[in-house]
Amino acid sequence: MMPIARQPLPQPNPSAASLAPSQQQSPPPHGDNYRKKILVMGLSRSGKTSIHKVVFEHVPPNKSFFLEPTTRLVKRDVDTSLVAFQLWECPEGYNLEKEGLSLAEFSTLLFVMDIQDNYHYPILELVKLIEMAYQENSKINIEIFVHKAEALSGEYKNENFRQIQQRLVDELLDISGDFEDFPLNFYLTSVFDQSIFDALSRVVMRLVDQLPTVENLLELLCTNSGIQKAFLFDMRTLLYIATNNSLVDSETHELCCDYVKLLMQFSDLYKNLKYEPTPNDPAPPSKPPQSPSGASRTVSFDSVTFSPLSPILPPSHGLPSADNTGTSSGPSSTAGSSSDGAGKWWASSSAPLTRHSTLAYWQMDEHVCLVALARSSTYEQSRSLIEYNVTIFRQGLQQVIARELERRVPEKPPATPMPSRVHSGATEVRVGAGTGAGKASKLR
Ligand SMILES: Nc1nc2c(ncn2[C@@H]2O[C@H](COP(=O)(O)OP(=O)(O)OP(=O)(O)O)[C@@H](O)[C@H]2O)c(=O)[nH]1
Ligand SMILES: [Mg+2]
Repeated sequence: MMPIARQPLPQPNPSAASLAPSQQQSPPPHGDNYRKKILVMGLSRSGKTSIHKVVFEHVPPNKSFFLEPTTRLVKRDVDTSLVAFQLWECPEGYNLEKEGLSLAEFSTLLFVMDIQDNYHYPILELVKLIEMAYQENSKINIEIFVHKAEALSGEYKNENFRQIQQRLVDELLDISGDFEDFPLNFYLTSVFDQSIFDALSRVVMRLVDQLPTVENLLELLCTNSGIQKAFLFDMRTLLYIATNNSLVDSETHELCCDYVKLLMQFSDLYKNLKYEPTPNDPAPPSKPPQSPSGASRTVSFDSVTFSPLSPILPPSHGLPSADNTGTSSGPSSTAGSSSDGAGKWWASSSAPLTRHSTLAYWQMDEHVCLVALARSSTYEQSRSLIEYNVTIFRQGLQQVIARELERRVPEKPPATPMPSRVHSGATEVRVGAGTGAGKASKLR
């Protein structure tokens, strides 16, 4: 097996060229036009509202049994650090044309169908929508959640999933061969497990304009630090907003997600602590540590620029401080904080899963954290290097986030629910800042 090259990432180049063209060129949008719109459709009782409640409002899945049917168009805003979007949940039979809506307004069509239902009717509905999308907005992302998947057992579930995909493709090809290359994304989902978070993460990631930049940074971090898998989580929603190139397996995703949830449970304990620097605080890495392999390879960080950073995190909060020296031994968990080099402190933590693998967590800003899985031996031996690389990565990421936030004009916090500004009979609800997700920001 090829040894993994572990290198310090170079210091960012402040004069380097900046972000992806879409952000450089587009003028700041007005109102909430910057929000990407996701149209959520599907038959009644397929699970559309439950998905929203469980993921974005942190309602326990079993509380979704008693949800009232949605009888009008409902719009809900969701903010993550890298993309802001609006979910439009339509009741069954909602006629877009009659309401004067075009699919050209939407970035994504999300269709939810119950895996246990007779899928003849939902497939006919979906075919009509895809035909419409083909004419009005062929760039729209079509995401199909085959939902309530936990209700069926393994083989039967997979067979139903396969049949639904086949049937839909057959129906489309009967209409026109042009649909052969029309991209459709299918997911097996359930609010009772991690699958809904995984699926929605992928749906939302496609809306992030700066995804290539962030993925590139993450890939550089992983390859140069010997990290096997890394996720950037939005702590308000627990969706991952970027991951490195290696495949996402559901077990690793669940482990990483559970680790973030666990750490968030402690956040309230420390929310009133004020940071006062002490001489014993670990110093921020200012120079690249020696690479274990001794080799040097240039990695360019030219795709982002860097500027002073803002939020402050108190250091160790009385928890055992993270060993930043690379000399720690033995499989014990650590929690603490590290400086970003600009006098700001962010939470960090690590926990060995087995003798061979370690999970590590670093807060990136108030709402974003990085969770990485690495071999324990790599993590122990290259700890200083990894901490240094994470610091550099954080600077790059914060710059990308700052650019994204600059594009959004300040909004007055709307009350919930409030009347629609666009179409009669619609309700608009804002989630994110005021929900239980807000807790995440207190992990400082
Ligand atoms: N078994 C199972 N039931 C689910 C799941 N998601 C939602 N449900 C149940 O499905 C039922 C309908 O859920 P809703 O979220 O109200 O469905 P909806 O699509 O919003 O329905 P309308 O508002 O009438 O269009 C509820 O009893 C939910 O508890 C799931 O993943 N698994
Ligand atoms: Mg509903």
